[in-house]
Amino acid sequence: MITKSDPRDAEFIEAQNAPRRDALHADYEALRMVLARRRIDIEPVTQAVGWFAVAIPSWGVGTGGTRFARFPGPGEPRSVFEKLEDCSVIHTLSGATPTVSLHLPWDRTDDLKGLKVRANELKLGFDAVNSNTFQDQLRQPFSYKYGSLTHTDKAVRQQAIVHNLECIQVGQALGSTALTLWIGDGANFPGQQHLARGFERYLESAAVIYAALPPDWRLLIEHKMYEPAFYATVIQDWGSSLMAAQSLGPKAFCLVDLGHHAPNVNIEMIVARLVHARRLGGFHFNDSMYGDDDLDSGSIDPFRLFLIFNELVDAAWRKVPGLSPSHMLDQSHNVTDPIESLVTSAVELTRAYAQALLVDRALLSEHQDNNDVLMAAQTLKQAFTTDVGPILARARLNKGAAIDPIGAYRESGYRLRCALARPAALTRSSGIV
Ligand code: RM4
Ligand code: MN
Ligand code: MN
Repeated sequence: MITKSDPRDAEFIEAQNAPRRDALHADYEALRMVLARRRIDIEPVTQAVGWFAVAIPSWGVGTGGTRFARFPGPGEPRSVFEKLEDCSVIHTLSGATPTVSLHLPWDRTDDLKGLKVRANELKLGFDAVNSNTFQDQLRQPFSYKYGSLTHTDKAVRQQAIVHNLECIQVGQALGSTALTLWIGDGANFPGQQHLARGFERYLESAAVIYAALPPDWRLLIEHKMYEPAFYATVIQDWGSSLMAAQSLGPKAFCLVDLGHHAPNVNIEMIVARLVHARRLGGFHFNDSMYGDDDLDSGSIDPFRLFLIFNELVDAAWRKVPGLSPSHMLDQSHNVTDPIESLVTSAVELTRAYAQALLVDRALLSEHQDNNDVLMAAQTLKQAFTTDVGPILARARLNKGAAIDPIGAYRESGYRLRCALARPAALTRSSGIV
């Protein structure tokens, strides 16, 4: 007895929601009153939360691993088409993930047309395309062992450039409008790489890619402090990323992956600075404890996530022009069902967003101007500690998504059916994803 229901079936979701409606209604009305006492109207908050969207990383729906091992879960998607199916399950349940961010060549297919058609059927779109010049691919003429876009050999740089140009073409065929550029280039030893020349070669290579961007496209430059290079990384911080974006031109922006900083770095401050520079292009959301851990968003430090959203909501409140960062998840699910982790992470992002919407900004400004430190901090804390769960659930219900997405997912038996339909590959790879 495995055939239960397809979680994407509207009737199934409705049946799952039915017994939960009354409790949600009561909780939502109670919260309406709590917020009304703070002179906040719950409805526009629920509406804004309903509009929030984040892209699913195609690589996130498979089980991830570390450099030590990978423990594959049952029913992993074996192709980009199967990945899309899982993404549509995540979107139906959460109502918050209408797009997918592809990674090439991992998601390479000869049938781009078919992929686009299937995505349309599933009501999914495509966010930024990610290029990959941090691994060698089979039958590739040159190795990236000593770098890609910044390699000392022009032929290697050219190969990496051409790959990025291909990524743009694939993205164009699918309706993407951004390319995310993350390179692992750097050095493991002092002296290995000329620090200044490495950056100059990066700018030169990136300029060729930039020149090939279609008019409506953006280049998202992603920095990362270390790994795989352990001594120095060419685009290691937001300073390098910002310099690169500014020197490339107005279509180049910075992408902030939350895990790509030293522990305790004030990421919300980086966000504020990039907003100021008008170069905040997007996020890779995840959580971390030590390094680029790629843990589920909000699982370790939900307060930090809230503070980041606080900067975004504040910027919108100040009407900073032209601010529309891409929201994307970038996580590795090593010990959980990836679908459950991604649904939960999407929910956690909406939670942080909803909390940020509850900040009394006029009052906060007043406290800041009066140097009332304690009350300023309390103003943020009050928003952060509000249980916005009923708002999130109501926003989902309004969109036909699940009041209890994980409960509904488990009830559907989707994973079990995938386990039968998608027998595991015989390879036992370790690695990032
Ligand atoms: C990197 C970085 C990139 C991602 C790869 C898999 O650390 O976060 O965004 O594409 O991992
Ligand atoms: Mn990333
Ligand atoms: Mn990363």
